[in-house]
Amino acid sequence: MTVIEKVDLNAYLASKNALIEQALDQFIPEQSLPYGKLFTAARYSLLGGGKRLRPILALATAETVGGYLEAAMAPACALEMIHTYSLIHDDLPCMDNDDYRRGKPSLHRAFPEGHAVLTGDYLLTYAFEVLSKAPKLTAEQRLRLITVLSQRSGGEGMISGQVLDLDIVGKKIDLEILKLVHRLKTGALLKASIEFGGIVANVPESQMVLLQEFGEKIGLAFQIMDDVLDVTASEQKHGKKTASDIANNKTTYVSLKGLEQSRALAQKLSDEAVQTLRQLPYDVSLLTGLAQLMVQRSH
Ligand code: GRG
Repeated sequence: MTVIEKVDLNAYLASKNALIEQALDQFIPEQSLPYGKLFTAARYSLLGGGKRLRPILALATAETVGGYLEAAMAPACALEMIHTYSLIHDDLPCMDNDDYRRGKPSLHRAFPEGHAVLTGDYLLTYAFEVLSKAPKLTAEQRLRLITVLSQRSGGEGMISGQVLDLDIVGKKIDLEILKLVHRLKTGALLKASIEFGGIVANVPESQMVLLQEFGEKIGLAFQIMDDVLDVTASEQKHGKKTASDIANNKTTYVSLKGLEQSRALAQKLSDEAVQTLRQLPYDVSLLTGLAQLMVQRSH
């Protein structure tokens, strides 16, 4: 990637970040109702933090394959709602018991724990309402989005990954099981983000298959880098205590393969993902840049 491309990519990320922030803010305004605290808590977790990776991937994919930004925005926000709910629940004492998230106290530290559980539930539920009403899409497209998101975030995806993740704490596991955990827990929602772009643009099935392969590869590359960053990134940059995997006695790519091999594997997967992408009949430079950024990131 040349310097110019990097600058352009940064400008792209900043502008899309601002649009996503604005859309999320509009989806969940403050409300002076007897139960208005729910929306205050949802806004605490949802706004002003995070890389917005999933919505950005959805928008960038839609733009790459000929979809409209206006049609992709609500689905992109639904992805961020699901992701944020998963982080809220993952931080709870019954799961990872993390005190910090995105550089500030996790939701159950800033609000009563019961409210944190319910705020996660609300974001999960609301995401599907948002999809059911997403503008500038046909009923069939909305239904496809709902189906894909429920599969990727549910019992065939993220939730099953989280169950496995809880089960393997303190146990010795091999690379195949670790890959399965990563594919379900983190990879599935990243794959959905890419699929969302394809659905919004109504791509033919042959192109969807390539998008899915791309999504799977960058999903695993991202998670391997997350394992690497857990060991190497500073607490300030990562927004939470680092080396939490070691503290939580978790098997990671780094504990199985070491830092250097893990980095190399993430880079290899990202390169393969880009090769897959190049089979599409579009200018894929934007997605290529994002795939590279995902493995070269520092937080
Ligand atoms: C509780 C149902 C349920 C699921 C939780 C995704 C997940 C499943 C837990 C997150 C735990 C974790 C830290 C996984 C590592 C990879 C990951 C998803 C990191 C957080 O995503 P980023 O880096 O976060 O995109 P930001 O804050 O930038 O959005």
